[in-house]
Amino acid sequence: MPHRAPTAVTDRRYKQFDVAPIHSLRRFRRCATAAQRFLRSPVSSQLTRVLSDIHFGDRASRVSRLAQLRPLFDGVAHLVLNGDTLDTRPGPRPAHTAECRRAVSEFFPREVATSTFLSGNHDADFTPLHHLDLAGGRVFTIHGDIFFDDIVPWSADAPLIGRRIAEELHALPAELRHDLNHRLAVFRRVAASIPQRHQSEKHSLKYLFRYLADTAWPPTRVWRILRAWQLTPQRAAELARRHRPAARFVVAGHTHRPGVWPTAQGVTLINTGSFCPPLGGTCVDLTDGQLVVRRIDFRRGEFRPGEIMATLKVSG
Ligand SMILES: [Mn+2]
Repeated sequence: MPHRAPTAVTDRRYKQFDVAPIHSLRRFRRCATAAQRFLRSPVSSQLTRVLSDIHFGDRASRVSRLAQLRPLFDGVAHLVLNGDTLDTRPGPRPAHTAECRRAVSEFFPREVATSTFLSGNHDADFTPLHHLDLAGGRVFTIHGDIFFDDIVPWSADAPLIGRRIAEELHALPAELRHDLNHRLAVFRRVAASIPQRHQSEKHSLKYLFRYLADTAWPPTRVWRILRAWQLTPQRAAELARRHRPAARFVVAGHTHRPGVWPTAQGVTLINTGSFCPPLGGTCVDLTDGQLVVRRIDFRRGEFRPGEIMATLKVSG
Protein backbone atom coordinates (compact mmCIF):
# COMPACT_ATOMS: atom_id res chain seq x y z
CA MET A 1 0.00 0.00 0.00
CA PRO A 2 1.41 3.47 -0.79
CA HIS A 3 2.41 5.28 2.35
CA ARG A 4 1.08 8.78 2.05
CA ALA A 5 1.50 11.75 4.24
CA PRO A 6 -1.92 13.01 5.28
CA THR A 7 -1.58 16.34 3.46
CA ALA A 8 -0.16 17.63 0.20
CA VAL A 9 3.52 18.25 -0.33
CA THR A 10 3.77 21.86 0.62
CA ASP A 11 1.31 21.60 3.50
CA ARG A 12 3.42 18.90 4.99
CA ARG A 13 6.52 21.04 4.80
CA TYR A 14 4.87 24.11 6.24
CA LYS A 15 3.51 21.97 9.03
CA GLN A 16 7.00 21.50 10.30
CA PHE A 17 7.22 25.23 10.97
CA ASP A 18 4.05 25.47 13.04
CA VAL A 19 5.37 23.41 15.88
CA ALA A 20 4.81 24.94 19.27
CA PRO A 21 7.72 26.69 21.03
CA ILE A 22 11.08 25.32 20.10
CA HIS A 23 12.12 23.33 23.10
CA SER A 24 15.37 21.95 21.95
CA LEU A 25 18.23 22.51 19.61
CA ARG A 26 17.31 19.27 17.91
CA ARG A 27 13.88 20.53 16.99
CA PHE A 28 15.37 23.81 15.83
CA ARG A 29 17.78 21.96 13.59
CA ARG A 30 14.96 19.90 12.16
CA CYS A 31 13.01 23.05 11.29
CA ALA A 32 16.09 24.67 9.77
CA THR A 33 16.74 21.62 7.61
CA ALA A 34 13.12 21.55 6.45
CA ALA A 35 13.31 25.26 5.63
CA GLN A 36 16.53 24.81 3.64
CA ARG A 37 15.03 21.95 1.71
CA PHE A 38 11.92 23.92 0.96
CA LEU A 39 13.87 26.91 -0.31
CA ARG A 40 16.24 24.84 -2.37
CA SER A 41 13.47 23.03 -4.20
CA PRO A 42 10.62 25.39 -5.08
CA VAL A 43 9.40 23.25 -8.02
CA SER A 44 9.68 20.02 -6.13
CA SER A 45 6.09 18.88 -6.43
CA GLN A 46 6.74 17.49 -9.88
CA LEU A 47 9.60 15.14 -9.17
CA THR A 48 9.19 11.38 -8.81
CA ARG A 49 12.39 9.52 -7.95
CA VAL A 50 12.87 5.75 -8.13
CA LEU A 51 15.50 3.95 -6.04
CA SER A 52 15.99 0.26 -5.36
CA ASP A 53 17.95 -2.34 -3.45
CA ILE A 54 18.86 -0.34 -0.36
CA HIS A 55 19.18 -3.63 1.55
CA PHE A 56 18.94 -1.81 4.86
CA GLY A 57 20.10 -4.01 7.72
CA ASP A 58 22.22 -6.21 5.47
CA ARG A 59 25.93 -5.90 6.14
CA ALA A 60 26.61 -5.84 2.42
CA SER A 61 24.76 -2.51 2.15
CA ARG A 62 26.61 0.80 2.42
CA VAL A 63 23.60 2.18 4.27
CA SER A 64 24.09 1.79 7.98
CA ARG A 65 21.70 4.60 9.01
CA LEU A 66 18.66 5.59 6.99
CA ALA A 67 19.47 9.26 7.64
CA GLN A 68 22.40 8.86 5.21
CA LEU A 69 19.80 8.80 2.42
CA ARG A 70 18.32 12.23 3.24
CA PRO A 71 20.10 14.24 0.49
CA LEU A 72 18.37 11.97 -2.02
CA PHE A 73 15.01 13.38 -0.97
CA ASP A 74 15.72 17.04 -1.79
CA GLY A 75 12.97 18.27 -4.06
CA VAL A 76 11.33 14.87 -4.33
CA ALA A 77 7.52 14.78 -4.21
CA HIS A 78 7.14 11.04 -4.71
CA LEU A 79 9.76 8.48 -3.82
CA VAL A 80 9.39 4.96 -5.19
CA LEU A 81 11.35 2.23 -3.41
CA ASN A 82 11.54 -0.50 -6.01
CA GLY A 83 12.12 -3.56 -3.84
CA ASP A 84 14.79 -5.04 -1.58
CA THR A 85 14.61 -1.98 0.64
CA LEU A 86 15.33 -4.39 3.50
CA ASP A 87 15.32 -8.12 4.19
CA THR A 88 12.13 -9.34 5.84
CA ARG A 89 12.67 -13.05 5.22
CA PRO A 90 12.99 -15.47 8.12
CA GLY A 91 16.44 -15.09 9.64
CA PRO A 92 18.41 -16.00 12.74
CA ARG A 93 17.87 -12.54 14.29
CA PRO A 94 14.13 -11.86 14.27
CA ALA A 95 14.57 -8.82 16.55
CA HIS A 96 16.95 -7.20 14.02
CA THR A 97 14.52 -7.93 11.19
CA ALA A 98 11.63 -6.45 13.19
CA GLU A 99 13.68 -3.36 14.02
CA CYS A 100 14.59 -2.81 10.33
CA ARG A 101 10.95 -3.22 9.38
CA ARG A 102 9.90 -0.62 11.93
CA ALA A 103 12.67 1.81 10.99
CA VAL A 104 11.95 1.64 7.25
CA SER A 105 8.16 1.92 7.65
CA GLU A 106 8.55 5.02 9.80
CA PHE A 107 11.45 6.76 8.06
CA PHE A 108 10.39 7.15 4.44
CA PRO A 109 6.80 8.35 4.96
CA ARG A 110 8.14 10.87 7.48
CA GLU A 111 10.87 12.21 5.18
CA VAL A 112 9.11 12.39 1.82
CA ALA A 113 5.68 13.75 0.96
CA THR A 114 4.67 10.50 -0.73
CA SER A 115 6.58 7.26 -0.66
CA THR A 116 5.59 4.04 -2.37
CA PHE A 117 7.16 0.74 -1.41
CA LEU A 118 7.23 -1.98 -4.04
CA SER A 119 8.21 -5.51 -3.10
CA GLY A 120 11.41 -7.31 -4.01
CA ASN A 121 12.48 -10.87 -3.36
CA HIS A 122 14.13 -9.88 -0.05
CA ASP A 123 11.11 -7.92 1.20
CA ALA A 124 8.36 -9.91 -0.48
CA ASP A 125 5.85 -9.44 2.35
CA PHE A 126 6.63 -5.79 3.13
CA THR A 127 4.01 -4.34 0.79
CA PRO A 128 1.15 -5.70 -1.31
CA LEU A 129 2.35 -3.56 -4.26
CA HIS A 130 4.59 -5.44 -6.67
CA HIS A 131 4.78 -2.98 -9.57
CA LEU A 132 3.82 0.54 -10.51
CA ASP A 133 2.94 2.37 -13.72
CA LEU A 134 4.42 5.84 -13.97
CA ALA A 135 4.27 8.63 -16.56
CA GLY A 136 0.83 7.57 -17.77
CA GLY A 137 1.95 3.98 -18.33
CA ARG A 138 5.05 4.82 -20.36
CA VAL A 139 7.29 3.73 -17.51
CA PHE A 140 6.79 0.36 -15.86
CA THR A 141 8.46 -0.06 -12.50
CA ILE A 142 9.07 -3.54 -11.08
CA HIS A 143 11.82 -5.06 -8.93
CA GLY A 144 12.84 -7.50 -11.66
CA ASP A 145 13.25 -10.88 -10.00
CA ILE A 146 10.35 -12.07 -12.16
CA PHE A 147 12.73 -11.92 -15.14
CA PHE A 148 14.15 -15.23 -13.89
CA ASP A 149 12.16 -18.42 -13.22
CA ASP A 150 14.33 -19.11 -10.19
CA ILE A 151 14.52 -15.44 -9.01
CA VAL A 152 18.28 -15.54 -8.32
CA PRO A 153 19.97 -17.70 -11.00
CA TRP A 154 23.38 -16.92 -9.44
CA SER A 155 22.46 -18.08 -5.93
CA ALA A 156 22.83 -21.44 -4.22
CA ASP A 157 19.08 -21.18 -3.51
CA ALA A 158 18.22 -21.13 -7.23
CA PRO A 159 17.41 -24.86 -7.64
CA LEU A 160 15.10 -24.85 -4.60
CA ILE A 161 13.40 -21.60 -5.61
CA GLY A 162 13.02 -22.73 -9.23
CA ARG A 163 11.39 -25.97 -8.10
CA ARG A 164 8.96 -24.25 -5.72
CA ILE A 165 7.96 -21.66 -8.30
CA ALA A 166 7.40 -24.32 -10.95
CA GLU A 167 5.22 -26.30 -8.51
CA GLU A 168 3.16 -23.28 -7.51
CA LEU A 169 2.69 -22.10 -11.09
CA HIS A 170 1.63 -25.60 -12.05
CA ALA A 171 -1.00 -25.53 -9.30
CA LEU A 172 -2.58 -22.40 -10.82
CA PRO A 173 -5.37 -22.76 -13.37
CA ALA A 174 -3.66 -22.74 -16.81
CA GLU A 175 -5.24 -19.41 -17.84
CA LEU A 176 -3.75 -17.64 -14.82
CA ARG A 177 -0.16 -18.87 -15.19
CA HIS A 178 0.70 -15.98 -17.46
CA ASP A 179 -1.28 -13.38 -15.59
CA LEU A 180 1.24 -10.91 -14.16
CA ASN A 181 -0.40 -10.51 -10.76
CA HIS A 182 -0.91 -14.22 -10.21
CA ARG A 183 2.66 -14.93 -11.25
CA LEU A 184 3.96 -12.23 -8.95
CA ALA A 185 1.89 -13.58 -6.07
CA VAL A 186 3.62 -16.94 -6.59
CA PHE A 187 7.08 -15.33 -6.78
CA ARG A 188 6.39 -13.35 -3.61
CA ARG A 189 5.09 -16.35 -1.67
CA VAL A 190 8.12 -18.44 -2.59
CA ALA A 191 10.61 -15.59 -1.99
CA ALA A 192 9.18 -14.92 1.48
CA SER A 193 9.71 -18.56 2.45
CA ILE A 194 13.45 -18.62 1.62
CA PRO A 195 15.56 -17.89 4.72
CA GLN A 196 18.21 -15.16 4.81
CA ARG A 197 21.79 -16.28 4.26
CA HIS A 198 24.94 -14.29 5.13
CA GLN A 199 22.80 -11.10 5.28
CA SER A 200 22.06 -11.63 8.93
CA GLU A 201 25.41 -12.93 10.23
CA LYS A 202 26.48 -10.75 13.14
CA HIS A 203 30.05 -11.93 13.68
CA SER A 204 32.45 -10.11 11.30
CA LEU A 205 34.75 -12.97 10.39
CA LYS A 206 31.92 -15.45 10.05
CA TYR A 207 30.10 -12.88 7.93
CA LEU A 208 33.06 -12.46 5.60
CA PHE A 209 33.43 -16.20 5.25
CA ARG A 210 29.73 -16.77 4.61
CA TYR A 211 29.57 -13.80 2.22
CA LEU A 212 32.43 -15.21 0.17
CA ALA A 213 30.96 -18.69 0.33
CA ASP A 214 27.56 -17.41 -0.85
CA THR A 215 28.97 -15.07 -3.49
CA ALA A 216 32.11 -16.55 -4.98
CA TRP A 217 31.58 -20.29 -4.73
CA PRO A 218 31.23 -22.38 -6.82
CA PRO A 219 33.28 -20.74 -9.62
CA THR A 220 30.34 -21.19 -12.02
CA ARG A 221 28.56 -18.51 -10.00
CA VAL A 222 30.46 -15.73 -11.76
CA TRP A 223 29.41 -17.17 -15.08
CA ARG A 224 25.78 -17.34 -13.87
CA ILE A 225 25.87 -13.70 -12.77
CA LEU A 226 27.24 -12.58 -16.15
CA ARG A 227 24.66 -14.71 -17.93
CA ALA A 228 21.83 -13.17 -15.87
CA TRP A 229 23.14 -9.67 -16.66
CA GLN A 230 23.25 -10.51 -20.34
CA LEU A 231 19.67 -11.83 -20.35
CA THR A 232 18.08 -9.07 -18.30
CA PRO A 233 17.38 -6.38 -20.97
CA GLN A 234 15.72 -8.93 -23.24
CA ARG A 235 13.64 -10.37 -20.39
CA ALA A 236 12.53 -6.88 -19.41
CA ALA A 237 11.49 -6.13 -22.99
CA GLU A 238 9.53 -9.40 -23.17
CA LEU A 239 7.77 -8.65 -19.90
CA ALA A 240 6.77 -5.21 -21.13
CA ARG A 241 5.61 -6.53 -24.50
CA ARG A 242 3.44 -9.15 -22.83
CA HIS A 243 2.02 -7.19 -19.91
CA ARG A 244 2.59 -3.49 -20.60
CA PRO A 245 2.55 -2.93 -24.37
CA ALA A 246 2.34 0.85 -23.88
CA ALA A 247 5.50 0.99 -21.74
CA ARG A 248 8.65 2.35 -23.36
CA PHE A 249 10.79 2.04 -20.27
CA VAL A 250 11.16 -0.67 -17.66
CA VAL A 251 12.75 0.50 -14.43
CA ALA A 252 14.10 -2.39 -12.38
CA GLY A 253 16.74 -3.25 -9.82
CA HIS A 254 17.50 -6.73 -8.50
CA THR A 255 20.66 -7.61 -10.46
CA HIS A 256 22.70 -4.86 -8.73
CA ARG A 257 24.09 -3.83 -12.10
CA PRO A 258 23.20 -0.20 -12.78
CA GLY A 259 22.80 0.95 -16.36
CA VAL A 260 20.61 1.77 -19.35
CA TRP A 261 19.94 -0.77 -22.09
CA PRO A 262 17.82 -0.01 -25.16
CA THR A 263 16.44 -3.18 -26.79
CA ALA A 264 15.41 -4.11 -30.32
CA GLN A 265 11.74 -4.15 -29.20
CA GLY A 266 11.90 -0.43 -28.54
CA VAL A 267 11.75 -0.87 -24.76
CA THR A 268 14.62 0.55 -22.73
CA LEU A 269 15.62 -1.16 -19.49
CA ILE A 270 16.96 1.08 -16.78
CA ASN A 271 18.51 -0.70 -13.83
CA THR A 272 18.95 1.29 -10.65
CA GLY A 273 21.66 -1.03 -9.28
CA SER A 274 21.93 -1.12 -5.51
CA PHE A 275 23.40 0.51 -2.42
CA CYS A 276 25.94 -2.31 -2.11
CA PRO A 277 29.50 -2.27 -3.40
CA PRO A 278 31.08 -2.70 -5.85
CA LEU A 279 28.75 -1.39 -8.56
CA GLY A 280 26.57 1.06 -6.64
CA GLY A 281 23.37 2.52 -7.96
CA THR A 282 21.45 5.10 -9.89
CA CYS A 283 18.19 6.94 -9.38
CA VAL A 284 15.55 7.48 -12.03
CA ASP A 285 13.99 10.94 -11.93
CA LEU A 286 10.69 11.56 -13.67
CA THR A 287 9.35 15.02 -14.28
CA ASP A 288 6.97 16.22 -16.98
CA GLY A 289 7.80 14.17 -20.02
CA GLN A 290 11.41 13.56 -19.07
CA LEU A 291 13.32 10.71 -17.49
CA VAL A 292 16.78 11.36 -16.08
CA VAL A 293 19.11 8.63 -14.85
CA ARG A 294 21.65 9.83 -12.30
CA ARG A 295 24.48 8.10 -10.52
CA ILE A 296 24.13 7.96 -6.76
CA ASP A 297 27.28 9.31 -5.12
CA PHE A 298 28.44 8.25 -1.69
CA ARG A 299 30.46 11.04 -0.08
CA ARG A 300 31.20 11.86 3.53
CA GLY A 301 28.87 9.13 4.65
CA GLU A 302 25.87 10.43 2.67
CA PHE A 303 24.16 9.47 -0.55
CA ARG A 304 23.25 12.15 -3.07
CA PRO A 305 22.27 12.39 -6.73
CA GLY A 306 25.40 12.70 -8.88
CA GLU A 307 26.39 12.72 -12.53
CA ILE A 308 23.64 12.44 -15.14
CA MET A 309 24.03 9.22 -17.10
CA ALA A 310 21.08 9.62 -19.47
CA THR A 311 18.27 12.04 -20.26
CA LEU A 312 15.40 10.39 -22.10
CA LYS A 313 12.16 11.70 -23.49
CA VAL A 314 9.17 9.86 -22.09
CA SER A 315 6.19 11.41 -23.84
CA GLY A 316 5.47 11.75 -27.53
MN1 LIG B 1 16.34 -8.52 -5.51
